[in-house]
Amino acid sequence: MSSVFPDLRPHFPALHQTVNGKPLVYLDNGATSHKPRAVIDALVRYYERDNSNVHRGLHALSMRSTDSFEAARARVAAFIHAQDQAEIVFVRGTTEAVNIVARGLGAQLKPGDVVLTTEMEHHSNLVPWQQVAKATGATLCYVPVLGADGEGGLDLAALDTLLTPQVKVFAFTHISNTLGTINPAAELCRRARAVGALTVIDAAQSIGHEPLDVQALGCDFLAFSGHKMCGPTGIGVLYGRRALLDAMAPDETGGGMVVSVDYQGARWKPSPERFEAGTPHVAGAVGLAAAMDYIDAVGRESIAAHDHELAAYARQRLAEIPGMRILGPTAGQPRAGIVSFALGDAHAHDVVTFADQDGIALRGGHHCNQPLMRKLGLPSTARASFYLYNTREEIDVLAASLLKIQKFFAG
Ligand code: 7TS
Repeated sequence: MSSVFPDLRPHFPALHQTVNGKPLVYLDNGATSHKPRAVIDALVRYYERDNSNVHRGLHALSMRSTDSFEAARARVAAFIHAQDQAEIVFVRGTTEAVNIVARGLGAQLKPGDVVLTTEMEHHSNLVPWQQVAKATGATLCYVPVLGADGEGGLDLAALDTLLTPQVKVFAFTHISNTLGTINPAAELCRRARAVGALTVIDAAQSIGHEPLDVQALGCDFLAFSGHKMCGPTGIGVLYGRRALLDAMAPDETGGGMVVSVDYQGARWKPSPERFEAGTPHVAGAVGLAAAMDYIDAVGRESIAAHDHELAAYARQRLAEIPGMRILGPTAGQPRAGIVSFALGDAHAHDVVTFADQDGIALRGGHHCNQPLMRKLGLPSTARASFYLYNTREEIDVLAASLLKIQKFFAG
Protein backbone atom coordinates (compact mmCIF):
# COMPACT_ATOMS: atom_id res chain seq x y z
CA MET A 1 0.00 0.00 0.00
CA SER A 2 1.40 3.40 -0.88
CA SER A 3 2.08 5.51 2.18
CA VAL A 4 -0.56 8.18 1.51
CA PHE A 5 -3.32 6.01 0.12
CA PRO A 6 -5.81 4.69 2.72
CA ASP A 7 -6.40 0.97 3.25
CA LEU A 8 -9.88 0.55 1.79
CA ARG A 9 -9.93 -3.23 1.99
CA PRO A 10 -12.12 -3.38 5.12
CA HIS A 11 -14.91 -1.73 3.07
CA PHE A 12 -15.03 -4.59 0.53
CA PRO A 13 -16.55 -7.80 1.96
CA ALA A 14 -15.75 -9.96 -1.09
CA LEU A 15 -12.01 -9.40 -0.74
CA HIS A 16 -11.89 -11.28 2.56
CA GLN A 17 -12.08 -14.86 1.40
CA THR A 18 -9.76 -17.65 0.43
CA VAL A 19 -9.64 -19.22 -3.02
CA ASN A 20 -8.05 -22.64 -3.40
CA GLY A 21 -6.89 -22.28 0.19
CA LYS A 22 -5.08 -18.99 -0.49
CA PRO A 23 -6.13 -15.43 0.35
CA LEU A 24 -7.93 -13.96 -2.66
CA VAL A 25 -5.78 -11.63 -4.76
CA TYR A 26 -8.32 -9.99 -7.04
CA LEU A 27 -6.64 -8.52 -10.13
CA ASP A 28 -9.53 -8.69 -12.60
CA ASN A 29 -10.90 -5.21 -12.09
CA GLY A 30 -10.92 -4.46 -15.81
CA ALA A 31 -13.69 -7.07 -16.08
CA THR A 32 -15.56 -5.94 -12.99
CA SER A 33 -14.77 -4.41 -9.61
CA HIS A 34 -15.90 -5.48 -6.17
CA LYS A 35 -18.49 -3.47 -4.28
CA PRO A 36 -17.97 -1.59 -1.03
CA ARG A 37 -20.32 -2.15 1.90
CA ALA A 38 -21.81 1.33 1.28
CA VAL A 39 -23.07 0.22 -2.15
CA ILE A 40 -24.36 -3.14 -0.93
CA ASP A 41 -26.17 -1.35 1.93
CA ALA A 42 -27.74 1.17 -0.48
CA LEU A 43 -29.14 -1.72 -2.56
CA VAL A 44 -30.50 -3.54 0.50
CA ARG A 45 -31.97 -0.32 1.89
CA TYR A 46 -33.72 0.40 -1.39
CA TYR A 47 -35.29 -3.05 -1.60
CA GLU A 48 -36.20 -3.16 2.08
CA ARG A 49 -37.83 0.27 2.21
CA ASP A 50 -38.53 2.02 -1.10
CA ASN A 51 -39.00 -0.76 -3.64
CA SER A 52 -41.70 0.23 -6.11
CA ASN A 53 -42.08 1.06 -9.78
CA VAL A 54 -41.12 4.57 -10.85
CA HIS A 55 -43.04 7.30 -12.63
CA ARG A 56 -46.24 5.32 -12.78
CA GLY A 57 -47.73 5.46 -9.30
CA LEU A 58 -48.84 8.23 -7.01
CA HIS A 59 -48.46 6.23 -3.81
CA ALA A 60 -45.76 6.92 -1.26
CA LEU A 61 -43.35 4.13 -2.20
CA SER A 62 -43.59 4.88 -5.89
CA MET A 63 -42.83 8.51 -5.21
CA ARG A 64 -39.86 7.57 -3.02
CA SER A 65 -38.61 5.21 -5.65
CA THR A 66 -39.00 7.85 -8.37
CA ASP A 67 -37.24 10.43 -6.19
CA SER A 68 -34.33 8.04 -5.56
CA PHE A 69 -34.06 7.22 -9.27
CA GLU A 70 -34.04 10.89 -10.29
CA ALA A 71 -31.64 11.78 -7.47
CA ALA A 72 -29.32 9.11 -8.86
CA ARG A 73 -29.57 10.74 -12.28
CA ALA A 74 -28.60 14.10 -10.76
CA ARG A 75 -25.70 12.39 -8.96
CA VAL A 76 -24.42 10.96 -12.23
CA ALA A 77 -24.75 14.36 -13.93
CA ALA A 78 -22.66 15.94 -11.17
CA PHE A 79 -20.11 13.10 -11.26
CA ILE A 80 -19.32 13.63 -14.95
CA HIS A 81 -20.13 17.36 -14.86
CA ALA A 82 -22.97 17.20 -17.40
CA GLN A 83 -24.82 20.47 -17.96
CA ASP A 84 -28.24 18.97 -17.52
CA GLN A 85 -29.53 15.79 -15.92
CA ALA A 86 -31.70 15.15 -19.00
CA GLU A 87 -28.39 14.27 -20.65
CA ILE A 88 -28.10 11.16 -18.46
CA VAL A 89 -29.77 8.04 -19.83
CA PHE A 90 -29.76 4.94 -17.64
CA VAL A 91 -28.91 1.82 -19.60
CA ARG A 92 -27.61 -1.68 -18.82
CA GLY A 93 -24.00 -0.77 -19.46
CA THR A 94 -21.45 0.44 -21.98
CA THR A 95 -22.52 -2.09 -24.59
CA GLU A 96 -26.13 -0.97 -24.60
CA ALA A 97 -25.13 2.70 -24.57
CA VAL A 98 -22.94 2.33 -27.66
CA ASN A 99 -25.66 0.38 -29.45
CA ILE A 100 -28.20 3.15 -28.78
CA VAL A 101 -25.86 5.81 -30.16
CA ALA A 102 -24.69 3.72 -33.11
CA ARG A 103 -28.21 2.90 -34.24
CA GLY A 104 -29.48 6.40 -33.43
CA LEU A 105 -26.74 8.15 -35.40
CA GLY A 106 -26.86 5.40 -38.01
CA ALA A 107 -30.25 6.74 -39.09
CA GLN A 108 -28.42 9.90 -40.23
CA LEU A 109 -25.56 8.14 -42.11
CA LYS A 110 -25.36 7.49 -45.85
CA PRO A 111 -22.89 6.00 -48.35
CA GLY A 112 -19.76 8.15 -48.54
CA ASP A 113 -19.94 9.04 -44.85
CA VAL A 114 -17.16 7.75 -42.62
CA VAL A 115 -17.30 6.39 -39.09
CA LEU A 116 -13.85 6.60 -37.55
CA THR A 117 -12.79 4.41 -34.68
CA THR A 118 -9.48 2.94 -33.51
CA GLU A 119 -7.63 -0.35 -33.66
CA MET A 120 -7.77 -0.69 -29.86
CA GLU A 121 -11.53 -0.80 -29.35
CA HIS A 122 -13.36 -3.34 -27.23
CA HIS A 123 -15.82 -5.29 -29.40
CA SER A 124 -18.60 -3.28 -27.73
CA ASN A 125 -17.37 -0.10 -29.39
CA LEU A 126 -16.56 -1.81 -32.66
CA VAL A 127 -19.18 -4.35 -33.70
CA PRO A 128 -22.13 -1.91 -33.35
CA TRP A 129 -20.33 0.50 -35.71
CA GLN A 130 -19.58 -2.31 -38.16
CA GLN A 131 -23.27 -3.18 -38.20
CA VAL A 132 -24.24 0.43 -38.76
CA ALA A 133 -21.69 0.81 -41.56
CA LYS A 134 -23.07 -2.32 -43.23
CA ALA A 135 -26.65 -1.13 -42.91
CA THR A 136 -26.03 2.41 -44.19
CA GLY A 137 -23.19 2.01 -46.70
CA ALA A 138 -20.96 4.26 -44.58
CA THR A 139 -17.26 3.37 -44.41
CA LEU A 140 -15.56 2.32 -41.18
CA CYS A 141 -11.96 3.53 -40.75
CA TYR A 142 -9.47 2.90 -37.96
CA VAL A 143 -6.81 5.03 -36.30
CA PRO A 144 -3.78 2.69 -36.16
CA VAL A 145 -2.11 1.56 -32.95
CA LEU A 146 1.68 2.00 -33.05
CA GLY A 147 4.39 -0.39 -31.88
CA ALA A 148 4.89 -4.17 -31.95
CA ASP A 149 3.55 -4.33 -28.37
CA GLY A 150 1.04 -1.51 -28.84
CA GLU A 151 3.42 0.67 -26.84
CA GLY A 152 3.14 3.67 -29.17
CA GLY A 153 -0.56 4.30 -28.57
CA LEU A 154 -2.77 5.79 -31.24
CA ASP A 155 -1.10 7.19 -34.35
CA LEU A 156 -2.07 10.81 -33.78
CA ALA A 157 -0.20 11.94 -36.92
CA ALA A 158 -2.44 9.66 -39.02
CA LEU A 159 -5.43 11.55 -37.67
CA ASP A 160 -4.52 14.48 -39.94
CA THR A 161 -5.35 12.38 -42.98
CA LEU A 162 -8.06 10.24 -41.39
CA LEU A 163 -10.15 13.10 -40.02
CA THR A 164 -11.72 14.32 -43.26
CA PRO A 165 -14.99 16.24 -43.58
CA GLN A 166 -16.60 12.91 -44.53
CA VAL A 167 -16.10 11.68 -40.96
CA LYS A 168 -19.45 12.01 -39.24
CA VAL A 169 -18.65 10.09 -36.06
CA PHE A 170 -15.41 9.42 -34.20
CA ALA A 171 -15.89 6.69 -31.57
CA PHE A 172 -12.92 5.83 -29.39
CA THR A 173 -12.02 4.36 -26.05
CA HIS A 174 -10.71 6.59 -23.27
CA ILE A 175 -8.58 3.79 -21.79
CA SER A 176 -7.70 0.57 -23.61
CA ASN A 177 -8.86 -2.49 -21.65
CA THR A 178 -5.98 -4.52 -23.10
CA LEU A 179 -3.06 -2.10 -23.41
CA GLY A 180 -3.80 0.27 -20.54
CA THR A 181 -3.22 3.22 -22.88
CA ILE A 182 -4.85 6.47 -21.77
CA ASN A 183 -5.90 8.26 -24.92
CA PRO A 184 -5.78 12.07 -25.13
CA ALA A 185 -9.57 12.27 -25.21
CA ALA A 186 -9.91 16.06 -25.10
CA GLU A 187 -7.49 16.46 -28.01
CA LEU A 188 -9.28 13.77 -30.02
CA CYS A 189 -12.63 15.50 -29.44
CA ARG A 190 -11.19 18.87 -30.40
CA ARG A 191 -9.73 17.54 -33.63
CA ALA A 192 -12.96 15.68 -34.51
CA ARG A 193 -15.01 18.80 -33.85
CA ALA A 194 -12.80 20.77 -36.24
CA VAL A 195 -14.08 18.61 -39.13
CA GLY A 196 -17.67 18.56 -37.85
CA ALA A 197 -17.59 14.96 -36.58
CA LEU A 198 -19.54 13.88 -33.50
CA THR A 199 -17.54 12.12 -30.78
CA VAL A 200 -18.46 9.03 -28.78
CA ILE A 201 -16.18 8.11 -25.87
CA ASP A 202 -16.14 4.61 -24.42
CA ALA A 203 -15.34 5.42 -20.79
CA ALA A 204 -15.84 1.87 -19.44
CA GLN A 205 -12.26 1.65 -18.16
CA SER A 206 -11.79 5.27 -17.14
CA ILE A 207 -14.96 6.30 -15.33
CA GLY A 208 -14.12 4.94 -11.89
CA HIS A 209 -10.38 5.41 -12.24
CA GLU A 210 -9.62 8.93 -13.47
CA PRO A 211 -11.19 12.37 -13.04
CA LEU A 212 -13.66 12.83 -15.90
CA ASP A 213 -15.57 15.93 -16.99
CA VAL A 214 -17.66 15.70 -20.17
CA GLN A 215 -17.66 19.47 -20.69
CA ALA A 216 -13.88 19.71 -20.35
CA LEU A 217 -13.49 16.73 -22.70
CA GLY A 218 -15.87 18.35 -25.17
CA CYS A 219 -17.43 15.02 -26.18
CA ASP A 220 -20.88 14.59 -27.69
CA PHE A 221 -21.60 11.15 -26.20
CA LEU A 222 -19.99 9.06 -23.48
CA ALA A 223 -20.76 5.52 -22.35
CA PHE A 224 -19.90 3.63 -19.18
CA SER A 225 -20.89 0.73 -16.92
CA GLY A 226 -21.54 0.87 -13.19
CA HIS A 227 -20.05 -2.52 -12.37
CA LYS A 228 -16.45 -1.54 -13.16
CA MET A 229 -16.64 1.42 -10.75
CA CYS A 230 -17.79 -0.21 -7.49
CA GLY A 231 -21.43 -0.17 -8.60
CA PRO A 232 -23.92 -2.94 -9.37
CA THR A 233 -24.07 -4.94 -12.59
CA GLY A 234 -26.87 -4.20 -15.04
CA ILE A 235 -26.68 -0.42 -14.74
CA GLY A 236 -24.74 2.01 -16.88
CA VAL A 237 -25.01 5.40 -18.46
CA LEU A 238 -25.26 6.96 -21.85
CA TYR A 239 -24.39 10.64 -21.67
CA GLY A 240 -25.32 12.71 -24.71
CA ARG A 241 -25.58 16.41 -25.38
CA ARG A 242 -29.25 17.23 -24.96
CA ALA A 243 -29.95 18.59 -28.44
CA LEU A 244 -28.34 15.50 -29.96
CA LEU A 245 -30.30 13.07 -27.79
CA ASP A 246 -33.56 14.86 -28.55
CA ALA A 247 -32.83 14.61 -32.29
CA MET A 248 -32.11 10.87 -32.07
CA ALA A 249 -34.67 8.11 -32.55
CA PRO A 250 -35.13 5.66 -29.68
CA ASP A 251 -33.61 2.22 -30.02
CA GLU A 252 -36.31 0.50 -27.99
CA THR A 253 -39.96 1.45 -27.72
CA GLY A 254 -42.66 0.60 -25.19
CA GLY A 255 -44.00 1.91 -21.90
CA GLY A 256 -42.62 4.95 -20.13
CA MET A 257 -41.05 6.59 -23.19
CA VAL A 258 -44.15 7.92 -24.92
CA VAL A 259 -46.16 11.13 -24.57
CA SER A 260 -49.23 9.70 -26.25
CA VAL A 261 -50.22 6.57 -28.11
CA ASP A 262 -53.15 5.73 -30.35
CA TYR A 263 -53.82 2.69 -32.51
CA GLN A 264 -51.94 4.33 -35.38
CA GLY A 265 -48.75 5.40 -33.67
CA ALA A 266 -46.99 7.12 -30.79
CA ARG A 267 -45.08 10.27 -29.90
CA TRP A 268 -41.82 10.05 -27.95
CA LYS A 269 -40.93 11.88 -24.80
CA PRO A 270 -37.71 13.90 -24.86
CA SER A 271 -34.48 12.54 -23.39
CA PRO A 272 -33.83 10.78 -21.08
CA GLU A 273 -37.20 8.94 -20.90
CA ARG A 274 -37.19 8.47 -24.68
CA PHE A 275 -34.37 5.97 -24.28
CA GLU A 276 -35.64 4.27 -21.13
CA ALA A 277 -38.52 2.08 -22.27
CA GLY A 278 -39.90 -0.31 -19.66
CA THR A 279 -39.20 -0.57 -15.95
CA PRO A 280 -35.68 0.71 -15.29
CA HIS A 281 -33.10 -0.80 -12.95
CA VAL A 282 -34.00 1.55 -10.10
CA ALA A 283 -31.94 -0.26 -7.47
CA GLY A 284 -29.01 -0.25 -9.90
CA ALA A 285 -29.21 3.52 -10.30
CA VAL A 286 -29.38 3.95 -6.52
CA GLY A 287 -26.36 1.67 -6.12
CA LEU A 288 -24.48 3.53 -8.85
CA ALA A 289 -25.05 6.84 -7.06
CA ALA A 290 -23.72 5.26 -3.85
CA ALA A 291 -20.66 4.05 -5.77
CA MET A 292 -20.05 7.58 -7.03
CA ASP A 293 -20.29 8.93 -3.49
CA TYR A 294 -17.80 6.30 -2.36
CA ILE A 295 -15.34 7.03 -5.17
CA ASP A 296 -15.53 10.78 -4.65
CA ALA A 297 -14.99 10.35 -0.90
CA VAL A 298 -11.72 8.58 -1.72
CA GLY A 299 -10.89 11.06 -4.50
CA ARG A 300 -10.47 10.30 -8.18
CA GLU A 301 -7.06 11.98 -8.40
CA SER A 302 -5.70 9.73 -5.68
CA ILE A 303 -7.34 6.60 -7.13
CA ALA A 304 -5.67 7.38 -10.46
CA ALA A 305 -2.29 7.93 -8.81
CA HIS A 306 -2.67 4.66 -6.86
CA ASP A 307 -3.63 2.71 -10.03
CA HIS A 308 -0.73 4.17 -11.98
CA GLU A 309 1.74 3.40 -9.21
CA LEU A 310 0.57 -0.21 -8.95
CA ALA A 311 0.77 -0.66 -12.72
CA ALA A 312 4.30 0.72 -12.81
CA TYR A 313 5.33 -1.58 -9.97
CA ALA A 314 3.68 -4.58 -11.66
CA ARG A 315 5.51 -3.84 -14.91
CA GLN A 316 8.79 -3.65 -13.02
CA ARG A 317 8.19 -6.95 -11.17
CA LEU A 318 6.90 -8.79 -14.25
CA ALA A 319 9.85 -7.62 -16.36
CA GLU A 320 12.13 -9.59 -13.97
CA ILE A 321 10.56 -12.85 -15.19
CA PRO A 322 12.35 -14.54 -18.12
CA GLY A 323 10.38 -14.70 -21.38
CA MET A 324 7.89 -12.06 -20.30
CA ARG A 325 6.37 -9.88 -23.03
CA ILE A 326 4.46 -6.91 -21.64
CA LEU A 327 2.05 -4.96 -23.82
CA GLY A 328 1.13 -1.31 -23.77
CA PRO A 329 2.75 2.03 -23.06
CA THR A 330 6.29 2.21 -21.73
CA ALA A 331 7.30 4.36 -18.76
CA GLY A 332 6.75 8.07 -19.12
CA GLN A 333 3.57 7.74 -21.17
CA PRO A 334 0.06 7.99 -19.74
CA ARG A 335 -0.98 4.48 -18.68
CA ALA A 336 -3.73 3.09 -16.55
CA GLY A 337 -3.81 0.28 -13.99
CA ILE A 338 -3.96 -2.45 -16.62
CA VAL A 339 -1.05 -4.74 -17.49
CA SER A 340 -1.40 -7.37 -20.24
CA PHE A 341 1.34 -9.88 -20.81
CA ALA A 342 2.36 -13.06 -22.58
CA LEU A 343 4.59 -15.48 -20.69
CA GLY A 344 6.83 -17.32 -23.14
CA ASP A 345 4.85 -19.93 -25.06
CA ALA A 346 2.44 -20.61 -22.21
CA HIS A 347 -1.17 -20.12 -23.24
CA ALA A 348 -2.87 -17.31 -21.34
CA HIS A 349 -5.60 -19.67 -20.17
CA ASP A 350 -2.95 -21.92 -18.58
CA VAL A 351 -1.33 -18.92 -16.89
CA VAL A 352 -4.70 -17.81 -15.51
CA THR A 353 -5.56 -21.35 -14.34
CA PHE A 354 -2.19 -21.76 -12.59
CA ALA A 355 -2.49 -18.31 -10.97
CA ASP A 356 -5.97 -19.25 -9.75
CA GLN A 357 -4.37 -22.12 -7.81
CA ASP A 358 -2.52 -19.40 -5.88
CA GLY A 359 -5.77 -17.51 -5.22
CA ILE A 360 -5.02 -14.90 -7.89
CA ALA A 361 -7.82 -13.71 -10.20
CA LEU A 362 -6.49 -12.67 -13.62
CA ARG A 363 -8.19 -12.45 -16.98
CA GLY A 364 -6.92 -14.47 -19.92
CA GLY A 365 -8.02 -14.38 -23.53
CA HIS A 366 -8.50 -11.80 -26.24
CA HIS A 367 -10.29 -9.39 -23.88
CA CYS A 368 -12.89 -8.68 -26.58
CA ASN A 369 -10.09 -7.12 -28.63
CA GLN A 370 -9.68 -9.81 -31.30
CA PRO A 371 -8.54 -7.54 -34.16
CA LEU A 372 -5.90 -5.90 -31.94
CA MET A 373 -4.62 -9.29 -30.71
CA ARG A 374 -4.31 -10.45 -34.30
CA LYS A 375 -2.41 -7.29 -35.19
CA LEU A 376 0.02 -7.89 -32.30
CA GLY A 377 0.42 -11.52 -33.37
CA LEU A 378 -0.96 -12.97 -30.15
CA PRO A 379 -3.80 -15.46 -29.70
CA SER A 380 -4.39 -14.11 -26.21
CA THR A 381 -2.78 -12.46 -23.21
CA ALA A 382 -3.10 -12.69 -19.46
CA ARG A 383 -4.08 -9.44 -17.79
CA ALA A 384 -3.76 -8.00 -14.32
CA SER A 385 -5.91 -4.95 -13.71
CA PHE A 386 -5.83 -2.93 -10.51
CA TYR A 387 -8.17 -0.84 -8.45
CA LEU A 388 -8.35 1.18 -5.30
CA TYR A 389 -8.12 -1.78 -2.89
CA ASN A 390 -5.11 -3.49 -4.48
CA THR A 391 -1.68 -3.41 -2.86
CA ARG A 392 1.98 -3.79 -3.78
CA GLU A 393 2.04 -6.95 -1.66
CA GLU A 394 -0.55 -8.49 -3.97
CA ILE A 395 1.70 -7.73 -6.92
CA ASP A 396 4.53 -9.52 -5.12
CA VAL A 397 2.24 -12.56 -4.77
CA LEU A 398 1.47 -12.32 -8.50
CA ALA A 399 5.15 -12.04 -9.44
CA ALA A 400 6.06 -15.08 -7.31
CA SER A 401 3.25 -17.12 -8.86
CA LEU A 402 4.22 -16.13 -12.41
CA LEU A 403 7.84 -17.04 -11.76
CA LYS A 404 6.69 -20.52 -10.67
CA ILE A 405 4.57 -20.81 -13.81
CA GLN A 406 7.48 -19.70 -15.99
CA LYS A 407 9.71 -22.36 -14.44
CA PHE A 408 7.05 -25.02 -14.93
CA PHE A 409 6.64 -24.22 -18.63
CA ALA A 410 10.39 -23.83 -19.19
CA GLY A 411 10.63 -27.44 -17.97
N1 7TS B 1 -15.60 -1.00 -23.43
C1 7TS B 1 -14.47 -1.30 -22.77
C2 7TS B 1 -13.24 -0.46 -22.97
C3 7TS B 1 -14.46 -2.38 -21.89
O1 7TS B 1 -13.34 -2.68 -21.22
C4 7TS B 1 -15.66 -3.13 -21.71
C5 7TS B 1 -15.68 -4.35 -20.83
C6 7TS B 1 -16.79 -2.76 -22.40
C7 7TS B 1 -16.73 -1.69 -23.26
C8 7TS B 1 -18.09 -3.47 -22.23
O2 7TS B 1 -18.65 -3.19 -20.99
P1 7TS B 1 -20.00 -3.90 -20.51
O3 7TS B 1 -20.16 -3.49 -19.09
O4 7TS B 1 -21.09 -3.40 -21.40
O5 7TS B 1 -19.79 -5.37 -20.68
N2 7TS B 1 -14.43 -4.95 -20.66
C9 7TS B 1 -14.19 -6.15 -20.12
C10 7TS B 1 -12.89 -6.62 -19.94
O6 7TS B 1 -11.88 -6.00 -20.26
N3 7TS B 1 -12.96 -7.84 -19.39
O7 7TS B 1 -14.23 -8.16 -19.19
C11 7TS B 1 -15.01 -7.11 -19.65
